[in-house]
Amino acid sequence: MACKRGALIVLEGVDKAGKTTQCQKLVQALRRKGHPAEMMRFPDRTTTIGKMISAYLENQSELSGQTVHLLFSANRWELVPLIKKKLEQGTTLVVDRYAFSGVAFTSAKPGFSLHWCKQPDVGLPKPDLVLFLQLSPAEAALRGHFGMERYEKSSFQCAVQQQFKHLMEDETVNWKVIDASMNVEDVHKDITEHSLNAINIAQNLPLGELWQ
Ligand code: 2DT
Repeated sequence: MACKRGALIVLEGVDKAGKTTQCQKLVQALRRKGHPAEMMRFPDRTTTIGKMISAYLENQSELSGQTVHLLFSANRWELVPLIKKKLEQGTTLVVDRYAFSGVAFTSAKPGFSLHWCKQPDVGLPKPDLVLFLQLSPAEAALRGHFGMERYEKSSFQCAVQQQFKHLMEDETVNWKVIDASMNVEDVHKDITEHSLNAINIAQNLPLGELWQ
């Protein structure tokens, strides 16, 4: 008999919300409970496309908004065979950012509609759960200075937060909002509870396709 599939769990949120820390802690907790789990992150800067994205984010290259948007999406599509293989093998994937960051960041730029931004990612493997780590721009600022990368400015982050709000109105996606202003362990507890629930449900369902 084929083994039960793993769940696709995505963590999203603005900078400083603690996504990466929480992804790592979640993978460890799931493994301890006997669920095979691995972490992925987007952009994956190790591929050829990922290196072009990385140069852009580090301000070492200039690309039009359209070009970099499509590169971010291509960076997800190039990993789809691996994502599907892992899920089919029963491994749960904990993903640090996905298409929602793709849409929120590009549509926060002038002249980009949500509709246009979503199109390249239509049909990607649909996450079984999207955890949005909610942190106000004021609280994010208290957690220290932003880094030097292209999008790390508080005015742009506010615009991104607004776009995430619009994306969360879409009820075809299983969003769970997590209060990221709590301490690391309480946030972790919430995230783990939602994830275990999603793993249970996903194992009996086929993998969906995003935004279609
Ligand atoms: P990290 O700091 O998490 O490496 O993210 N971004 C990310 C986009 O603009 N589009 C996307 O599709 C994705 C996945 C968010 C680097 C920056 O890249 C942005 C922050």
